[in-house]
Amino acid sequence: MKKNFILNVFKKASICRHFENEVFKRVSKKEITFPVYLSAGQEYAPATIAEIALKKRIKPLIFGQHRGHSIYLSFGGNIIKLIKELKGKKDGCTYGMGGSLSIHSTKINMYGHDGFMGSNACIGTGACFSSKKPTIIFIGDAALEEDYVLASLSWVSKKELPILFVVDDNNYAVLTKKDERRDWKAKELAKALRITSFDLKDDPKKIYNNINKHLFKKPLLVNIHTNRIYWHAGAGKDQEKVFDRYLQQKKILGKNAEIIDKKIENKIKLLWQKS
Ligand SMILES: Cc1ncc(C[n+]2csc(CCOP(=O)(O)OP(=O)(O)O)c2C)c(N)n1
Repeated sequence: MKKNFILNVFKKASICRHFENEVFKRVSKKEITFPVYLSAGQEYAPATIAEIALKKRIKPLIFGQHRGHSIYLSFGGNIIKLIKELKGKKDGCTYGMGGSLSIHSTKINMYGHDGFMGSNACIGTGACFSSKKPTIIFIGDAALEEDYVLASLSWVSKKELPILFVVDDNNYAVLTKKDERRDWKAKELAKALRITSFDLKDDPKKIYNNINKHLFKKPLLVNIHTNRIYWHAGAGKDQEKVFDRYLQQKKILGKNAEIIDKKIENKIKLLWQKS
């Protein structure tokens, strides 16, 4: 692992977290009234994977689901354009038409979601099949259960496409937990379809060590366990205490990370006021 990797991932996660906290405030105050899907607690999956892609100098096609703020920010999406998008402005990243759910940016090759859970798996698979470009598809643990997602995975395997499937596993489909919905694991499914896969915590070192070598050389599926801090949609908390990877990493990285984090927090506050 290259020097600074962990700190760079932290910086991305810090941007995502402070961004989401600003959105949270505005949803609470009813300044934003359309549905908003916050990704706080889940930022370490996109932040780590974006940093790996950056180090490899690869700019992949990106297909996210509805919970996409951290994906956009981690892959270098313009933060001011996302703020403007959430304020419904015409110069937002999706021209003020996509809102939180359909974040789209041709600049970073991120394709907006249509709201149909898991449809991005099929569309991303088709885009990769026709272009053969490195592609990352982010889906939730519930979207993985959709029949058309399973069909896409089968095709990805058969055609050996350069795709990384990231299952952002926060355990929930709105409020229904995984063990109430199914008795199989993502890794078992991938194995049945002959796709190399990993079941990991959202620890940046673990993610790096497992996927770096194989990334875009063959189909990969990584199920990353994350914790949703806020409600499925909107601003609120289902439970007071969940494990928080961002806070854990901040503590491990010490004083330097704290200073960087504070600077990022202040900058993002200011950007929200000014944009
Ligand atoms: C095909 C389809 N079925 C149901 C819904 C309603 N719905 C929206 S989000 C969601 C849960 C999504 O869970 P997951 O894919 O794990 O993503 P997460 O919200 O946890 O990030 C459901 C059931 C939908 N949008 N599309």
